[in-house]
Amino acid sequence: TSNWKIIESTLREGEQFANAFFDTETKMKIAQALSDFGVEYIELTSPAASEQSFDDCKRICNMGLKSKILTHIRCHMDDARKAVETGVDGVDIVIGTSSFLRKYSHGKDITYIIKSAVEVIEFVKSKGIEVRFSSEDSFRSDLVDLLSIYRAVDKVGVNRVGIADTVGCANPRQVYDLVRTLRGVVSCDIECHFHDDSGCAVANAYCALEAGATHIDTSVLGIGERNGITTLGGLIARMMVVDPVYTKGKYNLPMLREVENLVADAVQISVPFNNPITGFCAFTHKAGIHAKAILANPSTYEILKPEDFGMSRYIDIGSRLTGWNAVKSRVEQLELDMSDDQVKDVTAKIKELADVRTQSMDDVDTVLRVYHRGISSGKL
Ligand code: HCA
Ligand code: CU
Repeated sequence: TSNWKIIESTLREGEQFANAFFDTETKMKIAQALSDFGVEYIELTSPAASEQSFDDCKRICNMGLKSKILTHIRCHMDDARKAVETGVDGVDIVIGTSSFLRKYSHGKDITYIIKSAVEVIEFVKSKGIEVRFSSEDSFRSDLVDLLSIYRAVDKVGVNRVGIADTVGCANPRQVYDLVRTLRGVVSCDIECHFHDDSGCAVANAYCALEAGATHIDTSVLGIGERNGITTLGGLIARMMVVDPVYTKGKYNLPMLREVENLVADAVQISVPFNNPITGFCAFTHKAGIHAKAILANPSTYEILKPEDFGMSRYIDIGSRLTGWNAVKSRVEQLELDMSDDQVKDVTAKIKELADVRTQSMDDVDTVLRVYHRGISSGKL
């Protein structure tokens, strides 16, 4: 799993999110932030979608961003002609290959799919830009059909082929198997796109990389059709566990918060409480046993380091689950002079209060200060 790349699709898949409406300025801000964060590719809505989409695509191509700009189109010559006019660095082509899509969507057979794919790929390549071919709903497509399409497009020099779990039905083992098989059939790069309907989108992305995929589609906070796709932050968290040096070297990790906040504001949602890395409790430790060990060595209960993301660790000592070691650390931070026995005594008071109602950091500090005043005046 080295040398993988991100195709960031907040401005394409993300535009298909129920709450999304991005005006030009918002799109440019998001594109700038994603580029500064360091994603290799930014994918934009098809210029064939609307006139504004066409103009915005051109505008973003002219921003001089570090990331390469892609647009995402149907497998049609009309769309392809519009796409290359915008100045993009590459074009992502998609066509449905499952029996559902062939029956209820475009109604074309495999021979037709291959013929039109080859025509569009050759046209885009003739303009000297990258081209990717992807099959929509890959996991419910016939494997023989799928492989023969991929083999045909690989032969005409497509830069990447894509696998898409359009309905979010795939599991990590299926993903591993399909990508492995495909790895043996094509010599081009392999991109993967996973919807999160059954909660596997990050795990599937990871398994795809393990099996030899090279590019993963993400969106910020996972926004997309229905409940969306692999989240940018989730993939980053996963890859920081696997290969922190590579991941840290490539992406500006402390910027993740900014990118997420920008998108959350733009689509009027909040960052989920359990979001990897940036969820409000992602680095909060509560139980006394955990807090004690965290204070001795954070790695005991943290696989990711908050400081890598510009975040900080928080130890919650206002609950009934707290322990005297955690309280002692707060006492020392406040420079209150107390013996261990006194810390244990005041910890018992905190637990008593917390049995009635969880105590805020402020509440706890007050208890500590009052207790300390009591013992100092007792000494006088
Ligand atoms: C869709 C298309 C797509 C395309 C993925 C890809 C999907 O919105 O239905 O181009 O690889 O999930 O199949 O997002
Ligand atoms: Cu999708």
